Amino acid sequence: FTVKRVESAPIEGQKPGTSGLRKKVKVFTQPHYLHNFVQSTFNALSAEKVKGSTLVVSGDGRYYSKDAIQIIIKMAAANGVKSVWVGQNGLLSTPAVSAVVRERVGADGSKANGAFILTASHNPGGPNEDFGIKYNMGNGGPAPEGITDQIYENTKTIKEYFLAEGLPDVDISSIGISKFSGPDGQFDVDVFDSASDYVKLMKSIFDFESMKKLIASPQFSFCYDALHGVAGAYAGRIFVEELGATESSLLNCVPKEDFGGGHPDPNLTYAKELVSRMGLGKNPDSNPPEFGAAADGDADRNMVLGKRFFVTPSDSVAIIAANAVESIPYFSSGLKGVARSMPTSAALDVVAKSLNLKFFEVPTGWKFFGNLMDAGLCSVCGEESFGTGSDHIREKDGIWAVLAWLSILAYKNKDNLNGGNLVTVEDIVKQHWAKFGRHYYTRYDYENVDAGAAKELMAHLVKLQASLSDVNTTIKGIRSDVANVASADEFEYKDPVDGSISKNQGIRYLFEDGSRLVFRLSGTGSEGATIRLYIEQYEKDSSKTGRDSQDALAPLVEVALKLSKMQEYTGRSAPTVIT
Ligand code: VG1
Ligand code: CO
Repeated sequence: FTVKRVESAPIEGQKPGTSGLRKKVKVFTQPHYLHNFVQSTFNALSAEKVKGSTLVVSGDGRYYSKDAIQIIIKMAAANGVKSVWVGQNGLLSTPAVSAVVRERVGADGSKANGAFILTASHNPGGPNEDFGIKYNMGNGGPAPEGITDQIYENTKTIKEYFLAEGLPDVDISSIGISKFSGPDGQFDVDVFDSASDYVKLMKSIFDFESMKKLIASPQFSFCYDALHGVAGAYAGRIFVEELGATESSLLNCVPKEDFGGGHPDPNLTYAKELVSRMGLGKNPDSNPPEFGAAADGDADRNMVLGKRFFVTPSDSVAIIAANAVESIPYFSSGLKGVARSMPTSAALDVVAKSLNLKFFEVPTGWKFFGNLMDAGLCSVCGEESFGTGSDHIREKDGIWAVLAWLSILAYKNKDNLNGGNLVTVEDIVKQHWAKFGRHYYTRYDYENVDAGAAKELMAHLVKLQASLSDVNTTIKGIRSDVANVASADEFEYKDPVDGSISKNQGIRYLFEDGSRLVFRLSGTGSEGATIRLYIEQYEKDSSKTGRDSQDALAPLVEVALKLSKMQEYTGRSAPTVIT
């Protein structure tokens, strides 16, 4: 092939958000749109680093992925990349990409230098829905802000990009290496099995034998819902082939370009089928299994459910941290530290304190955990948004979280799988609350509200912070049973490893009794604005940890909505999603 220079010009709005660039497919398919972003990324990495490198390109398989992969292959070849690695059919979960970058060795002994991940995560897919792209670095984690800012700057000045002319489309449906020759010598595309590197990594972390016994025992039952996302490419291999679960325990595990028309977000609103199967929601099954879990489109998120019981993600990471050392071989020599994103509840803080672990609070988005992990400061981390993970890779990991829970269940039940009483998911959570107290927690999302109105609401909340005594007078007028606000600010983070500062990471109201209200604008939407309101209240008294969380939080919710003038600004009387 030869290298063709294509003249181009900047296209507005290519600023990567919390997790890459996410837009409607129709935006991505405009002439030059994807090309500009990819070339801007190569330019941000610098030509020397791109030449001769190995690049992973794959994603959750959503609509437009296959076209995008062919375009990126041609651009990579033209920019001097030596090898492009593609998961079979273009499928790799986000955590599997991270694992492949960190672990896989190519036929010629090479390792990957970075990856383009093609996903819009939990956003719906299809011709009228979302597509997305993000770049991950050689450590397997999302590009830091220094790089994403540079990519964005490049998109504003781009004049040209490069394409390999004469390079045919590569068959990505069959495994094998295709070789081509270009001006820089040989260029190859290596199509490999999407699951094997990831499965191998999981087997090096967990005790598969103990989980197998759990799944085989008559007291236990299991189900997993991939919501037609890429987790389906792993679920059969891990849960059925390795752990012995039945085929019928897998729901929606065939990856689809449009996720079967659904919204692949594992929460109580969108994972309806699983929720019913677990005996919850509007049409509860009468005989639910003991354990159920779901993943999002790119399989980095997880929702864990027990029989008729929901585990909040903030509790999940705290419970995993509290039990990791005895239940998971990878952690047997101890945890280096733990971390959570700012809006995530303080359940993890209490565990860190009691186990005397290093603890970090970072802004929303996984990229902030990576630096801590690279520096050996953090083993387990999580976000309230159904993201949980560890330093085995540099992304959150939905299947890892399920295996962590199965490991904890297997450990707690190791002596009673032959007829004893099963220690259930609900038991584990309630025992945790009894020991550490409970953080009642809920998140209200107002999706696709007018962007101007959302900004005004946020500005209003910042302005209020100037006088706490006025805020407290207002609050007492709304609910006299809510504590006083002790401090209020906009969260700012200084990375303890590289000293970089991230400002404006969410508006916080911190109450005297440990309760918190946090307001943020989402950075992953593709249209309008999404306001997220996070509400949390700590209850230490073990006789009061069994309440319904919406009841327990009702006073704080009322304060949050009135203080922020939510309805006045947004015109919404209720959130789109409550988790
Ligand atoms: C959301 C979540 C955040 C998560 C991010 C990416 O971001 O709140 O916790 O890291 O999605 O997750 P935002 O800016 O919309 O609140 V995923 O599964 O989309 O890669
Ligand atoms: Co995701």
